[in-house]
Amino acid sequence: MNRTVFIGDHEFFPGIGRIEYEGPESDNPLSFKAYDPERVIAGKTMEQHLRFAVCYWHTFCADGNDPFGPGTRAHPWHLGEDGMANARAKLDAAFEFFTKLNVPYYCFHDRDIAPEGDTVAESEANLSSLVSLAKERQQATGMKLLWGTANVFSHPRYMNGAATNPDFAVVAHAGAQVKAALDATVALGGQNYVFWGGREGYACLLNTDTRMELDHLATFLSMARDYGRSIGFEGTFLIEPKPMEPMYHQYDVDAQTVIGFLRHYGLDGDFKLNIEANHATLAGHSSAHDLQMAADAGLLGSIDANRGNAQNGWDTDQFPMDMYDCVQNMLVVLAAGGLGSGGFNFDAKIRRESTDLEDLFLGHIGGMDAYARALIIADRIIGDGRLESFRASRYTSFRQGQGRRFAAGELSLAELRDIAANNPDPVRTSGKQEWVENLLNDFMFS
Ligand code: XUL
Ligand code: CO
Repeated sequence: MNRTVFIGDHEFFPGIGRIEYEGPESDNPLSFKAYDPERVIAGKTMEQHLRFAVCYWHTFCADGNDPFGPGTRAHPWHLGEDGMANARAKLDAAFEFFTKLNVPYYCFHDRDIAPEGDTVAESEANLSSLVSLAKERQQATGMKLLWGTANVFSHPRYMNGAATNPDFAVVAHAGAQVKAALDATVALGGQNYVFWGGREGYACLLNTDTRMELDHLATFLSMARDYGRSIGFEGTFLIEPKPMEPMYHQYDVDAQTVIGFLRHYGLDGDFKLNIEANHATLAGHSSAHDLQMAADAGLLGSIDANRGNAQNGWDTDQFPMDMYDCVQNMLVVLAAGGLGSGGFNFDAKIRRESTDLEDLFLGHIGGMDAYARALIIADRIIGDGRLESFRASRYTSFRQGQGRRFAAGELSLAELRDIAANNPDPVRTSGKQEWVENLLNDFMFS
């Protein structure tokens, strides 16, 4: 790959060069131990399988602030009070970071890359000015946009929702923002466009018409789809489920809820799902569960790779490093045939206590190595074949005789009754959970 290492006239991450694969024996923390972009696994390079992306918001906008205190990290790209000058410096820092990390993709919200103006037109002009610059940087570095999105949850006007707001004037504002964010995504060759319904939900059922709000959400998404297609967007629209935070009840609770919604409103031809690991756990699932539900529906689009904290229920957006989760997620992704135009976007932030600029690299390196290792392990498990053949063997009774007729929808409930009555009691067949779990461990540590 032919990329320059830093952009513009200022180096924001001095002392850090390009992160290279040095292998498991290396003791250099600023190197990949497992992620070797060119290494071929099951017919594709690691880079092609994993399609890693850096998210703009946690990496270049967040400064460690939390509800109890201000930020703990100074951003060298924060130059002063001029919002547009800061945005341009931040863009240079971002492209320097992407290039040094050797990651092929990035993702952003409109407001991450350009400040909101005093009017709709000023906000559009700010965004389009930064998009032109980003386009130049993409051409200079070879970086690509995995997805764009609009932040229609931070501004106070969205406190009661964006597309589901009870006030049409707010819905119109959300429309203006999504239109401009779609323009930006198309201008930058974005491969997907994401909707995360941060405030699309409610705080109190007593003052909310949920049926109307859900209809409005579907209408809004259809309008966005139509506009996107009309300006030449050929990528995938993605919905990112999350059950709560910031709302008490968010409409896009989990994968199955969103699948039902998309099918109900006839949107499943254009929309797929962006599954975030920590959102799935917030909904009381494992991340592999939500990925599997999306894959089963043919709607697995992309992944926001992170993890929560097992000791609490919050969306802590930590970098993925729990290898059991990563391997189980990779098993689903590989069995589904990959993510298509999606990728693994690190919607993850370093901890408030992590105050070195270098920590931004270390978090991503750890996440990339975790999923590279997971890819190697999952591929070996699939190649071994015992797990899959055991799973398939549990369903053999549906491939023959009356079971096969049942699966084909050819039996009535009364016939089921007669089959039960006329046959001996079923033998109990072990599900062998202990054995399949042991098998996973054998591959993790062999
Ligand atoms: C919030 C979240 C968002 C989306 C994009 O929990 O995950 O950053 O990924 O809006
Ligand atoms: Co996310």
